[in-house]
Amino acid sequence: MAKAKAKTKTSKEYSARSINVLKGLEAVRKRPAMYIGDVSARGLHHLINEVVDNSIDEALVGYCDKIKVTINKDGSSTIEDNGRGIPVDIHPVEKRSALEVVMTVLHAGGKFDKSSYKVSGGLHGVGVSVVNALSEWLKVEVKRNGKTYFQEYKRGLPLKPVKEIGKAKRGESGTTVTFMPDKEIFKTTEFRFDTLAERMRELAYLNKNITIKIKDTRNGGEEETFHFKGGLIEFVKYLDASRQPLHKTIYIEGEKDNTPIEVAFQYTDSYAENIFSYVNNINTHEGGTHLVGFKTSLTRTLNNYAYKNKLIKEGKISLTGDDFREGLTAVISVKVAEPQFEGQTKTKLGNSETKSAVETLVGEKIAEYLEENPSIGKKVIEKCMRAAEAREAARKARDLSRRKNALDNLNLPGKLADCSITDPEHCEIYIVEGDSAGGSAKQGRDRKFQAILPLRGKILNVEKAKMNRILENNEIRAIISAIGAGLGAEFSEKESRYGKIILMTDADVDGSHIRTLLLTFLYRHMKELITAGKVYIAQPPLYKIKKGKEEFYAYDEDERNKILKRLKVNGKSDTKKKKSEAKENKDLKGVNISRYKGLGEMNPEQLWETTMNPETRTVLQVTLESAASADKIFETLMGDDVEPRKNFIEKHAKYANLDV
Ligand code: 0RA
Repeated sequence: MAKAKAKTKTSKEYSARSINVLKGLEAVRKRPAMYIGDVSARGLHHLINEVVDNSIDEALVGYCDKIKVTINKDGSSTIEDNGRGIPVDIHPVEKRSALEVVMTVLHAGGKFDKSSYKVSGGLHGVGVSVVNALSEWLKVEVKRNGKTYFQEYKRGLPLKPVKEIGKAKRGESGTTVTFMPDKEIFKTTEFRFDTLAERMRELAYLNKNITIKIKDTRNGGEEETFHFKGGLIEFVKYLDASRQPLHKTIYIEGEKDNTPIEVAFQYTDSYAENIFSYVNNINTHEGGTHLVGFKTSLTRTLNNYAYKNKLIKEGKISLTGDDFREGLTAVISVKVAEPQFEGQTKTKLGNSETKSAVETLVGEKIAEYLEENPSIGKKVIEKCMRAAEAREAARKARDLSRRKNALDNLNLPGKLADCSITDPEHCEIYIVEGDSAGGSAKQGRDRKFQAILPLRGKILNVEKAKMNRILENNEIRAIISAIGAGLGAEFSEKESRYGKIILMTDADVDGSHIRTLLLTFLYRHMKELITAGKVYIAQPPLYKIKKGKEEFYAYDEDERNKILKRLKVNGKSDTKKKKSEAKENKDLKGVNISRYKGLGEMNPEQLWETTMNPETRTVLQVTLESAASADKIFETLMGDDVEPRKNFIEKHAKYANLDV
């Protein structure tokens, strides 16, 4: 009697839990963006990253050193690791396999206390159950206790209980997850090899003991293996591939107040500051206490060293924090047990104890290093002094131009056709290549909320120029004063006079070069605009197709061919024949195809209709998915070395300008 009662209670509990599982799944499927950020390509790739993060967690506690990511032919993905394997024993409370609990209950991972450095912010660490809920199907195989276990799910729900399906070799353990992202959820379900490889490379730099393989079995069979014995030292070398380092990379590794800290940095011949910071392998775009701790100790230690060794003449020039960071490339990686993430994109570390931990450890180690390497110390201080002198010169140049009010928003550039409303949230500015396209844009725009700034020719490549030269450039000054939110360290995104900054350049090589120059400038001197998601790239059409009175616009070759197919014209062979021609104007069975060579060829109405009307246009938002790779792209495209630039453009021709 008593037994039977207990049994009833158990099954009641069991069904109560099943209901909770259903509710959890429903919540995730109803609001996927709350769990993975969005349902575009970015959210899609987060699915793989989420599973990999779990494997990395195993690595962080010393149980895993191999991870393999495969994009399968059918569009699914497999993530395999040699960690401990997800536990499979019957969970005492849940009364079912722990594996099933981990795979179906939101945030169940944490209950198992699998890693002491839990990730509790950003988009990471939501748990594999979220991946499961957003998959059309998912299969998991676990090797543990000399056995192999298996379970399969549809949209997060198990088809059958966990099953033992075979043996595992002695001492062999690990988890293999294969899943098909759900087309009902995602706008695109096509994984991109390069996007994934970029993150895997980054993870391999950050975790030097791990080997990560990534393989694309779809077409061509691309494959890469990332393993960096040198960890952050090699990361810095990679970032600086086309800069000239001033000295051997300085490397600091240690633990302070239970915070593992790793830093690698070097000065190069560049003028840019490139510091990348990570907390628990997450790129903290917005910085935070760990970054502040590093900067503070760098400034203080180098300053003390310089004075102590009489490398700076007292009273002559004083060095600021910025001077100690010009030409600096650094990567900081800390592990924080309970990270508090703040900021707009939840990528700013808030833990105050981390600041002092980093500050103390880095200060001690740099001081020690400089004592042991006086020639490097001297070189670094000399470099910082040159930076201070250039900053002085730039300040003078700026003062001069301020007096002329050129950088003041009271005095907007003459070429700017401003909009009539002033609420930045509803205003947008089109920065347009060339006066003729600028003219069309001015006539075609909605002058209420759209401003047009035409630029003449190429803007200065800021990657290679010192601050005072940047400030002398007319096109750049026009952009600075139109946006009206300052520059560099003094830049404040909130003061931007426009909520959207839209770059509109021709769809040709020159246009993409100009766009890259503009992005480089914005990235280096108004980065907050990009992190705040205010920078966009206009998407003008490539073709106009006319049949009788009907007109169609095609934004790429694919679309063009689709339209032609619909109109029963064979587009493909025509593309081949005419490939080398910049402009084609062809009459095929009454269908007229014209290729737009430049924006200037469109009349104001066409430009409005295809590219500027918010109701019908597409604009690409520029994001900083990976700041490190964005830096690498700009530096490769815009720096001095020709060879890496050539290689890069050959490899990434299609994405080079948009992949930031
Ligand atoms: C829960 C607990 C433990 C490990 C994991 C989950 C785990 C999850 C994933 C996802 C992909 N690979 C994974 N590897 C492990 C702890 C295991 C233990 O205590 O033995």
